[in-house]
Amino acid sequence: MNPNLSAVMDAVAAFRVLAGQDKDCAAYIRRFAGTESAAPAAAPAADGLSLADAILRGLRKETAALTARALETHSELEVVDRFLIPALDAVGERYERQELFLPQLIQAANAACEGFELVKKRIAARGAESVSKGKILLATVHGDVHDIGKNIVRVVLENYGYTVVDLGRDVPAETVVEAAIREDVRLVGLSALMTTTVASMAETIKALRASGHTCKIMVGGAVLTPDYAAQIGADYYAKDAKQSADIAKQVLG
Ligand code: B12
Repeated sequence: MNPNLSAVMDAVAAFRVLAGQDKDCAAYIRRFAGTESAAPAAAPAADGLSLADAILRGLRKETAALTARALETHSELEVVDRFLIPALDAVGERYERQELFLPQLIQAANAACEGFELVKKRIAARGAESVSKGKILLATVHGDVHDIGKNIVRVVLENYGYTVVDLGRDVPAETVVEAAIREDVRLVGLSALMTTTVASMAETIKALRASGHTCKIMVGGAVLTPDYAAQIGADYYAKDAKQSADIAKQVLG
């Protein structure tokens, strides 16, 4: 074996992954991402670490601690909009540029979830109003497993006093229609995070309309635009969780 041949060393790197010798594929990712910044999450937390860095490096404990610190000076939704979402956006952009790979995307998502959990607990602790203002159905559409955003929307809506029926993620159109009729909801919220699953969202809206059940439909998720939401027949587009509460107020009072 000639270790000076890059192709040979590439094969060795791949072997180490397959043989389970390369924890979290860290060496492999470092080799192929070819950037310093894509260093594995195992690095110890340095002082002065920002919340964004902690998420980017998939550091769960540090993310929780730094989120708690941010919550001392910012409201829950500010922490979501100003720190957690931008950090995940940066992770997504690096993933797209192939500087980060799926294991790191997952690590970053898991770290971010620690932050979102704290935020959700804080919002929930304020206590929802005891009389429900109405029922809202939520789902992430078929083919899509992204549910962090939907879950934030749920907590905010519940906090505003609405009852939420959450169908979870990767939900087929028929399941949404059945539940909308069964629960007799006047507002359905759909989430989609990928260009590929926006088509499922369109299909779900079509199925809801075809069922004859009259309800308003609000949609959200990073890939959507107000124009596209209108084009696929949604009644409302929400940029963030706060807007979902404004829409609910408009529809349900
Ligand atoms: C975290 C994450 C993951 C996690 C998801 C964990 C989970 N439980 O959700 C994991 C690692 C599992 C994952 C997997 C994949 N992911 Co991913 N992921 C992301 C990432 C980095 C962040 C998404 C997120 O949670 N944001 C934070 C939340 C709070 O924001 P949000 O969802 O936008 O929600 C807010 C608003 O949009 C709005 N909202 C959202 N939904 C709704 C619904 C309603 C009703 C309302 C009113 C409002 C509303 O309110 C929310 C709160 O303010 C994005 C990048 C990005 N910039 O979005 C990529 C991204 C979405 N993923 C991507 C891809 C490609 C994938 C995979 C296919 C990767 C793979 N090769 O397997 C798989 C998909 C599997 C599948 N079938 O779904 C791409 C999609 C590309 C595209 N344009 O289609 C992105 C954009 C990354 C990229 N730039 O390439 N992913």
